[in-house]
Amino acid sequence: MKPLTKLTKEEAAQYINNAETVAVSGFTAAGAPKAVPGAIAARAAAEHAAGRPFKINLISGASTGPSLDGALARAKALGFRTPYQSDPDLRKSINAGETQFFDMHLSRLPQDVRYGFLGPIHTAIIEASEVTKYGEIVLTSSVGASPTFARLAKHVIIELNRYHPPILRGSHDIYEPDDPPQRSDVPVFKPSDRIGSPVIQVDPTKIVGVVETHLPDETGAFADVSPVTAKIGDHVAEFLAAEIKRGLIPKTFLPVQSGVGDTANAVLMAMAEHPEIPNFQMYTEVIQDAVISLMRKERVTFASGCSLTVPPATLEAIYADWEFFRPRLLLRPQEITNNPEIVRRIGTISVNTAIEVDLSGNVNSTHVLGKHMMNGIGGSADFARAAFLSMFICPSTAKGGKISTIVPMVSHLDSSEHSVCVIVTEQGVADLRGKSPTARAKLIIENCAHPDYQPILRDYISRGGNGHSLQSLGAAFGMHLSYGESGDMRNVKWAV
Ligand code: 0RQ
Repeated sequence: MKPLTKLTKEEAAQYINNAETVAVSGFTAAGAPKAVPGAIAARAAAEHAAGRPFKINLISGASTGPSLDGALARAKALGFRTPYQSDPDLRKSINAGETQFFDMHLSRLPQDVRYGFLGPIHTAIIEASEVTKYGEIVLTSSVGASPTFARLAKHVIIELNRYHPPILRGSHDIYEPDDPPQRSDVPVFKPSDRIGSPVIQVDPTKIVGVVETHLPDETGAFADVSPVTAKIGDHVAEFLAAEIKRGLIPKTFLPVQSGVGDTANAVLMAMAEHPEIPNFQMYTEVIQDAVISLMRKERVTFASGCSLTVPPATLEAIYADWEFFRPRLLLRPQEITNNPEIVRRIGTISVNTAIEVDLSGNVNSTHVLGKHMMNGIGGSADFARAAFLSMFICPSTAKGGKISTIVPMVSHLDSSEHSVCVIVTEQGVADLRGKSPTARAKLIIENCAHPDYQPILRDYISRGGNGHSLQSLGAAFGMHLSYGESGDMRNVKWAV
């Protein structure tokens, strides 16, 4: 067996051509390649300067970091992008119509690639902590969709990142389900079940080269818990503790999935501080900072996830204390972490963040004022639709109170009322289970809307007349239109 070829990042970038589809490792900025993408961006800039077109189609596990999505967007090198992003430059490019973005459920991405729905993959760029001449790849801080990308791509480029120590071998559980009609059950029955291999195996002749790096993940720290996020966290924790008392959540509790961000962090902290919530496990996609600190306190006893999305200092501390963390962490592909079959079977308590929620309980997680893409649906609806208990959280207002996150009708729909059990804002909790649209609307206004907006929303439903739902089609977007016209939803004048 021949040894693998070493390449510079510039040499590796020569394998990528205009209009080709490139798939990259990573899930959030964790485990994404950080050297070759910059060289592709430089190549794009040179091609553009020479008057030649150069845009690639980019598929990842989820969002990536500034040296990948950011660099390629700034170089105007992204023609198409899926499934999720959070980079400000890429967001600008998408909202300017320069990059065509396909927003999709993260659990579906690997199988859609296998089914051929997204076309052939020319090159996969995979960050690894180890690679052998036999084609064994050990990933780094995430799994994402790398097993599928590496297996199906025509060429594979490895970024061998020496920042990650060899001890990582054994912390990934690589498993790809068969495709229909051969697919059987995915045998995960509890968060810690291992079902796959510690390595990705590819045909070594496909590995065109290895670029060595020593680079930390481009992952940032979260903001401290604010009074608003702390209140949301307290409401979630109180609600869950009451559900245990009512016997609706087992005393042993259930695996938790939590979204990413400051509010999600605050919720986990509040749950851990609540004396009536027992120690719990996570079956989630992103393992973020709060999970690690709660693991040290033995409040979180195990976490199965797709990425370790923690700041470099936290990751270094995890590696330094590997004997403690190794038996408590497991990284899986996104089609397993977010698999609705498993989520429904093990019964997760899922807590995700909304941009806006309407009076029926529909959730918009992606679009500002119906048009402007924020990040994407991510894994939120993979979990929301299948969870034991699906909760959505958000502050009751945005932009200093000028926007109410509780609106008559969402300006874009991601998780429908049929997938949403409970809404929580800093104002309180609306438990929508078993409630008619009329009862839901009243609960959401009285328990979750900000006091500035309660009279406005009460006025709105009073105009709805009779019917199964209290919506008024002529006025449903009145608050959004008012923000567009006057910069403040509180100035709304109902059209009917
Ligand atoms: O913008 O920073 O410019 O002020 O949206 O809002 O309140 O800081 O909340 O960081 O948790 O993000 C839904 C976007 C929330 C995120 C979303 C503005 C607000 C602020 C961010 P500024 P916050 P967060 C796991 C699960 C979808 C995917 C998902 C998300 C900015 O959680 O992308 O859940 N979720 N994945 O001001 C106008 C409104 C607004 C608004 C908030 N109604 N109108 N602007 N903002 N509400 C992750 C993965 O799947 C990988």
